[in-house]
Amino acid sequence: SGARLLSYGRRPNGQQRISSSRLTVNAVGDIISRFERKGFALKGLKLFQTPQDLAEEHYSELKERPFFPALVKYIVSGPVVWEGPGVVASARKLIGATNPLNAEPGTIRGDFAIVSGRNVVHGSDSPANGEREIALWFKEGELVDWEPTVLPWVLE
Ligand code: DAT
Ligand code: MG
Repeated sequence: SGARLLSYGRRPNGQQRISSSRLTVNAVGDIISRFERKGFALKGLKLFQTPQDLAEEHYSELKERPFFPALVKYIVSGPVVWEGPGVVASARKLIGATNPLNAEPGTIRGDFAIVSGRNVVHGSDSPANGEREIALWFKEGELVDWEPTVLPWVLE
């Protein structure tokens, strides 16, 4: 299975957060590096065996879909949270199309995946869903309150 990016929400200062997970592809560093070099701030990261009920809750919107049981089995690893302006839309561009066949080269799914059922990362699809997902995957105190020292060189 892979790693799935979680999501975000709208932060008080206009920033958003995105979270991701599905880390069991042999490219964890590569994938995390893409978000870091873009300029997003890593606010949360943990590795653990995902309980089935958490996976089911995370993808509850998809429970009627035929691939749901396989999808729930596939997300087994760790969530990641990224913060930055527009991170939701931006991260989905970095991630690429759901079906890796349609994902452009240069995107994560375009470079690391072949089929939808093993498309390596998740990205929340809205700030509100990002916050919902972060609350599912992280407990109080598990996100790190910090700002990269390069932030003034990344954001005006
Ligand atoms: P995304 O992850 O791009 O937001 P989604 O929310 O529609 O896509 O679906 C969640 C995941 O479910 C997706 O990343 C992989 C899996 N999935 C979606 N459509 C699929 C399909 N037709 N066959 C197999 N897996 C699918
Ligand atoms: Mg989705």
